Amino acid sequence: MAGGFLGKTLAAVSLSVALASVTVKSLGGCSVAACRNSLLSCRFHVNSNMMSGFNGTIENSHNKARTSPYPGSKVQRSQVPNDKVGWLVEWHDYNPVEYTAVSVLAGPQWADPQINESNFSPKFNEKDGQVERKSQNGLYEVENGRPRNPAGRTGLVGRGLLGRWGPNHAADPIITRWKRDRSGNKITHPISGKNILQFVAIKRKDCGEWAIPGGMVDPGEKISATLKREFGEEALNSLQKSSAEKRELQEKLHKLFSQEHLVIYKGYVDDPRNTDNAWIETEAVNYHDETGEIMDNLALEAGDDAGKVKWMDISDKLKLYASHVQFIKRVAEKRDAHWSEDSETGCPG
Ligand code: RP5
Repeated sequence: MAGGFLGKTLAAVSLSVALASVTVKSLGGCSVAACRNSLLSCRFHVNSNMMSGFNGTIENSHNKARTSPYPGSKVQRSQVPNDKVGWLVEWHDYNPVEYTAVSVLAGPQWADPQINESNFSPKFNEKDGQVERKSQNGLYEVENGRPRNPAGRTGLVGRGLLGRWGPNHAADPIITRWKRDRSGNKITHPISGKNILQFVAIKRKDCGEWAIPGGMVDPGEKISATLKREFGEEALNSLQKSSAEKRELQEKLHKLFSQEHLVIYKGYVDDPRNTDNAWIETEAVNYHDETGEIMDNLALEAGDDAGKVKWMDISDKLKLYASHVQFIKRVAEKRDAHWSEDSETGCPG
């Protein structure tokens, strides 16, 4: 491993996590009410908004990927202290535990074979047939035939519950609307003075945590299709609908997903399933129903991996799965919506 290479990789990581805004007009800046007592921090917000990415470097967001027990098991990761996460820090005694779930080793369609199997020669850092093995964070190292997590050590080698060696690509649809009173007027937060956004959240069956209704990109599938499919399956229970109901649902979904949208984040996710050799990356996209009319015509109903579904108010009180709070915070910033009661951070920056 060459230090220069990793330095370049990390630079690429910082660059590639830069946020991209598309087709949305003038969403930056702060409301007058929120800025009343906080003009300086608002100025900073507008300036930093133009250049900042997702929460700095990816090491900052590599915490849940070090927690034990490993999801769905009793496996304890080797402990990785903060100062030993980065691969550039030498650690001769690093002794990660090896674990790949039986469900993955059984060789389902969505999973790779084991690295040493004779018929398996993956093309890492490339599109490998229909399977995307390129990372959104730039080139990753491959050591002894195994890809290496670009965010650093996790205390566990193998794939855990993840199907692919290297990046496992996901997509997260963030559907939002304004919170309104019975007369249809937008509700303003009494302290921040900003309108309150709501997003569609699901309760994951695997861990019981609330989350964005995201999911894995199928081989050859376009991200835009994954976003729509996952929202349909988890938040509208599309898999259990009749053909006629499915057709109707598709039309409404098409309307929702063809409007203006914001790409909130692309890259590494701090998912508790990540390992030293397999990790989740996502593209989080915000579809906003400004009048609320489209979503009024779509009845929320939990399905597939979701046990519950509901509209959730957006604020800094949220506790969500993986890196989802950071994505939601970014949506609040971009839509100039309420986030915090603290006047310093009420104007997100
Ligand atoms: C998270 O896991 C991603 O942000 C996405 O929401 C999710 C994908 O995994 P599954 O929901 O398919 O398990 O890291």
